Formats: sequence, C-alpha cells, structure tokens
Amino acid sequence: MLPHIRDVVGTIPLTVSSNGALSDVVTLKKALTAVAPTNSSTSLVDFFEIHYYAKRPAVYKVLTDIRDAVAPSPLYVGEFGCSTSPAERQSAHLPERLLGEPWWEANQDQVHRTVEYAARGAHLPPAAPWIFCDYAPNALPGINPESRKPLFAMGFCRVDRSPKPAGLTLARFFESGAIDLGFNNGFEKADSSTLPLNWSIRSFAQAKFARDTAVKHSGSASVSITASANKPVWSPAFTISPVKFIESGKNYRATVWARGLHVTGPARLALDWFDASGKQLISESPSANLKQGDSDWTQLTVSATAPTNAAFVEIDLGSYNNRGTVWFDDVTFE
Ligand SMILES: [Ca+2]
Repeated sequence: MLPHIRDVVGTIPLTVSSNGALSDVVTLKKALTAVAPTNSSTSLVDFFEIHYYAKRPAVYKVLTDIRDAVAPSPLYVGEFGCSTSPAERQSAHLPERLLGEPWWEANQDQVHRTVEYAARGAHLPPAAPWIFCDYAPNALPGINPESRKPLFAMGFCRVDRSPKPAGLTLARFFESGAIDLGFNNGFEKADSSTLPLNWSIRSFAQAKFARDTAVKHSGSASVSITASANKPVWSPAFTISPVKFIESGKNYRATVWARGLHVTGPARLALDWFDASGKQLISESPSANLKQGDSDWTQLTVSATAPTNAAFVEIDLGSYNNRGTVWFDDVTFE
C-alpha cells in the first residue's frame, strides 16, 4: 500500500508510526526496504516516528539505538506521556496506596523532563507530549473511566485546563529550552502523606521510612530509615533515577549527606545499574558505610563507571540490618 500512498501524496511527508521497541522498528525498516522501488531516489517514508510509553527510564539508550538503526532517515518521538492516575503502577518498588496526587504529578513531570532531556541529548527534535488535558469522565463514548483510569489522566493539564507540573515544564521548555535536572534532591517537596515527591521506596515493609522536618542538613526536611531488616534481596532504600541520562563507559559521581543515631548496620549511598529491559547489571557501586553508633552529618560519595549495556541508573539511599536511624539529605548526581 505504501508505494501507492507515496504516489498519491506526492511531496507530503510520509511515515509509519511504531512503538518504542527497537526490534519492531528494525523489522519495519527491513519491510520498507524490501518493498522500496529499486533505482529510485525517493524513499517510501520520509522519516521514522515512535510512540514512547515505556515505564523504565531507559529512554536515552532506546532513542539512540533506534536513531542509529533508522539512519540516515530522521527519527521523531511523535508521542510520549505518563498518567497521573494512582491506578498506573509505575514500579513494583512503590507503596502506591500511600501516594497522593502531588506525588503522581511530580512523577509525570520528571518523566517529561527525562524524555525531553534524552531527546535533546540524542540530537533529536523535541518529543511530542501526549496529551494536552485529561479526559472528562464522559469524553470517550463506550469506555468506562473507572476501568481505564490511567488513560483518562494522561494530560499535562487537568480537565479544567489548569497546568500540572509537567504542563509548566513543557511551557518553559518550548519557550526557552530550559530543562530542570532536579529530582527533589533536598527532600523539600512532600506529598500529602509524609513521603517525599519523586522518590520511590524499595522494600517498604522491611523498615520504617519517613520524611523528617525536625532533622535536616539544609532546607526544612530530610528523609530517614529506621529499624531496617536483615538484608532482603533488595535492601530497604529510597531510590530514584535522575533526569540526567547515563552512557556506558562514562564516569558518574553521586553524593549525599547522611547522619546516624544508634546505627548498628550498613547505611550507605549506592548506584545501581540496569539494562534497557530493567535487569540489574553487575553488583551495585556503593559508597563507604556511615560509621556505626551516632554521627553528625557526613558526606558519602560514590564514583563509578557505567557498565556495558547500562541504560539507566538508580541512586540508592539504603540501610539494612540496622536497629537505629539514618537520615539522608542533599543528594547530587553528575
Ligand atoms: Ca533538605
């Protein structure tokens, strides 16, 4: 059909949309090459276009792999988005039931900044966000909003058209090109619950997690982990993937200020590396442990090289086998 469409549309740009899976794009390119007219200077499509809705923050590796696979054709991210519905399970790490609307909106905002920053890093045009505003409950005839809650909350504005944080981010980005690389580094922004915005919690049942406004290295709050269990498969931790993407073979450095009270077990900062499928690569890259017993604010540092096939990293503020409390504040990643 494509050769016929090409004849009909003339010089109007033509493409075929694909999901964000490299293997599907490669298959599409092979199929297009097989049916392309020989000895013709005209390609069947003028550019490739993907719709990116993956949950894992591996977007930079995905975009650069697909960009290289379709070259010399241009690549556009024609759609990407993230729901703010709590029914959207983003990660097995999260205690979803405890998170309120501000957390989900901050999460959507971070996804938007991560995708736009990655697209720019991959030298692609700006990615196109989907969709302007949430759907009203009766907006999609035949679709029950109760059964499709995430679909109805994909907007970067709410139903009343007021901007969510992602809407403000997009306005700034398209006006000035600015992208905030912050991720609530100082735990100053909180959900309606006692948990910090943006951060996920791993092994939530294996320790007591809190945002603490009585103890802080700077600003008005820190986070704490108290009474953490003997090491489960994944030690209890606050985790986050920074907006800034990583590249295999490059060196990265993270720091955090930590303080302990009656600390009896390991408490440290680590970088956990993952491939594009979400599989963890090598063991974590940890900092030194915070000293046992009581300690004043101490800066922990880890510097490590992203391993082969690394697609994203998690900053891991963790503690295990620790009857006491450790506080963390003011995280950096570069
Ligand atoms: Ca703080």
